[in-house]
Amino acid sequence: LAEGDRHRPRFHFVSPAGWLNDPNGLSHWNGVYHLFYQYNPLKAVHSRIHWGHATSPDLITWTDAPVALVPGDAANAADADGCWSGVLVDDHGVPTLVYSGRRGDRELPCVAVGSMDLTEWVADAANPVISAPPASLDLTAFRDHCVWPHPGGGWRQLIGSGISGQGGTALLYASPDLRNWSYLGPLIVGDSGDRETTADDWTGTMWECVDLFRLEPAGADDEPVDPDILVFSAWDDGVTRHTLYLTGRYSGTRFDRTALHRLDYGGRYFYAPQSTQDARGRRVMFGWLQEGRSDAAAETAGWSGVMSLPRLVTRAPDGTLHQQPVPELETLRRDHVRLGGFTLTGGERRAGLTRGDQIDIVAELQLEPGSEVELIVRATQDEAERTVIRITRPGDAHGDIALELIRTASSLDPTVDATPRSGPIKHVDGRIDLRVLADHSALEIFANGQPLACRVYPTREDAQGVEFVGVRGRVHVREAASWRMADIWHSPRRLWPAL
Ligand code: DQQ
Repeated sequence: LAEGDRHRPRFHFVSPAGWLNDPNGLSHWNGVYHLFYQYNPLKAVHSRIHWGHATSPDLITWTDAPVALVPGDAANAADADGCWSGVLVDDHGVPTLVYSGRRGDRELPCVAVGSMDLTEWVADAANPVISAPPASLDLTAFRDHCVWPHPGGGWRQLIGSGISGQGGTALLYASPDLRNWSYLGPLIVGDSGDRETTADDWTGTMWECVDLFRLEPAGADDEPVDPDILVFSAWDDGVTRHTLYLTGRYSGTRFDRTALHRLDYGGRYFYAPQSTQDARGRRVMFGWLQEGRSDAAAETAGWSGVMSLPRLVTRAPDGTLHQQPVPELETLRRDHVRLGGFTLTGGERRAGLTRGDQIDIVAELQLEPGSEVELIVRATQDEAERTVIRITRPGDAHGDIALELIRTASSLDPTVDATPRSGPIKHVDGRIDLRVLADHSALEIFANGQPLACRVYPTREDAQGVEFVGVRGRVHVREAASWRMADIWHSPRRLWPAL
């Protein structure tokens, strides 16, 4: 790893070196949070994927554990070419992983059993535990797992897949013991065939990393009409598009959908998330913030991929998901700066918030109809580099507010991705609760609980500037505060965990 790598995050989880992608086996086991992840410890490229492992008391500070799964360790080498995504379940006190063993270009379900501290894993001699995808369907792929105890005993499992000519799907299985599985049918099939493939809610030809969970309604008196959430990442023949979710009801054999939503407005930058319920009953989610720089640049840097900040997922009053970083993150805040209320009109600028490449900003905004404001971050003195978070309220007072991330000038490096990201934000009376976390190349924005995660690669050391800019109309900044964020990683860099 290069010393002083200016793109490497300091308060997000990153692998010690090499390649990181999906979060796996996310769990809160005996009071300790466990994060496993898709990992190639040898090189910053996606090949021969292992399961990396780290533990945390608080979701914020992490200790590396030995690599949990190594390809080819399974007795019959069902995972000879990779241990792909999966989950951890508690099988009557026995920690058990269910993951996709890759051999050649096939992925099939495998299980591994762990020691009580979750550091040592033994792949089952019977792997793969499902020897082939259902023969009755013409499938585009078959991998990634969501497994839960069935209320009547035994287990249920969803495997991500896609039916040729129809769309992505989640295939439902049942088992008494996590080893013997019977196929029950598709839980639900997407409708990608009918839609524009370029749409930001296109459901893909295959669903990766399906995650089904139940969330309580926002208000105690609300009827839980659609209590269940099905998250999936829309994939199309090797292209990772974006993560979506369906609200609806899981009936035991089917998922009756009410609506489809985008999970994160960063699109492919927040991919393959997994969630778990912790001991406090909270739904916590991590996703993979993939790179926006070239493969060659990542390989030269020696690392690729960032884990998102842990998100607390709750239900907004309109039934959609509300996401925000877990409150534990606030323990990293240092050197509080506060800007009292002020109003910006067209052309006015206001600096004063914490500058830097490792910062947390909160702001309560109120936009009058027809107004627009920008929060500029990571700006150089001469503004040759600047990243723009733009918030626009239409003249029609009832219309959604638009959140945009403009990266055209984020980096002087012409090889990094500079495409914009955007989406609508629901609001009451023009109010926006804005949270912006910038951590070197990682950038996570939350507006009224709707996230937009992305990556930016400013090249210059002075890309530290932060400023509000009133573009037009009147925007009231009711409150704004900021902090420098402490490092969770300490120098010298942690050592490579033993293989
Ligand atoms: N990545 C994993 C798969 C999953 C995909 C392989 C999503 O299991 O389908 O590293 O990023």
